[in-house]
Amino acid sequence: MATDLHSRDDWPPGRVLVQSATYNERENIEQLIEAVLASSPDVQLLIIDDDSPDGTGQIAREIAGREPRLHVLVRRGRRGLGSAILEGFQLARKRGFAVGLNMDADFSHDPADIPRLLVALDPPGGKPADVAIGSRRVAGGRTVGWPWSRHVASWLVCWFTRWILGVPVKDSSGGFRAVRLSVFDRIDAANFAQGYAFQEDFLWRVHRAGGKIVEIPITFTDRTRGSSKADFAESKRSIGELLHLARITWLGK
Ligand SMILES: Nc1nc2c(ncn2[C@@H]2O[C@H](COP(=O)(O)OP(=O)(O)OP(=O)(O)O)[C@@H](O)[C@H]2O)c(=O)[nH]1
Ligand SMILES: [Mg+2]
Repeated sequence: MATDLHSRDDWPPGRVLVQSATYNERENIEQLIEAVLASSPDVQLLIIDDDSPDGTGQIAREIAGREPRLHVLVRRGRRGLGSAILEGFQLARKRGFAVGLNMDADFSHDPADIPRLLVALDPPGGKPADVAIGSRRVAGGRTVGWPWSRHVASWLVCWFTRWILGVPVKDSSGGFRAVRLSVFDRIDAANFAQGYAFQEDFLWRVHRAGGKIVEIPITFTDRTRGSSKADFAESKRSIGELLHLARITWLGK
């Protein structure tokens, strides 16, 4: 079996690693890289691509050849969004970063919001947090461009996470988050949800470990380029993974 491809070994030292999992994001990848690196001279970016058939990983690797702040991991075969995000955080820790900041690659998450998320994680004069969420469900946050069916599905997942899984967070399903990587020392990192339910699973573990989670408002804009990967199979997998967490929450197994 072909092995995973890493773009380079000589990473500059850094504190914040932005990461984005990609699968067939050819229409977005170049602009995403440009916008993330422009958001702050201090951040580096990791793309975790699951060997996208449309060549997303290859485009990113070409740019990485001339951009020292960009790193690319091309994994062999589609292994799921949750697994990609977890691998990104693990790589960030291994490389000595203190903060991992995850975002989608389709511009639903605005790279210009990255500095605000970092401030929310380490507020000047305030108590540091373990996770800062870019939230659509706190005052000032909103979602633009979704059909009503997406609003309903998202509301149900957030309601379930809050009231059945007991995680006191309003927007638990979004993927725009800054994470203090030392929190991984305090949570059980085995058997994470491999698909989209990683988002809720991660917060569930952080909360159970006593971690501090904050939410700041963002505007989430539905993707305008490329196509959704959140299909029926992914939704079904997520429901199974959420029910599994509910069973542990209530029955302990
Ligand atoms: N590496 C990797 N990335 C994935 C996988 N599935 C989805 N992604 C990426 O995860 C992010 C979120 O996926 P989206 O398709 O945007 O999901 P969504 O935001 O719920 O759906 P949309 O409304 O269509 O945007 C995007 O950057 C995808 O390219 C996967 O299996 N592996
Ligand atoms: Mg999206």
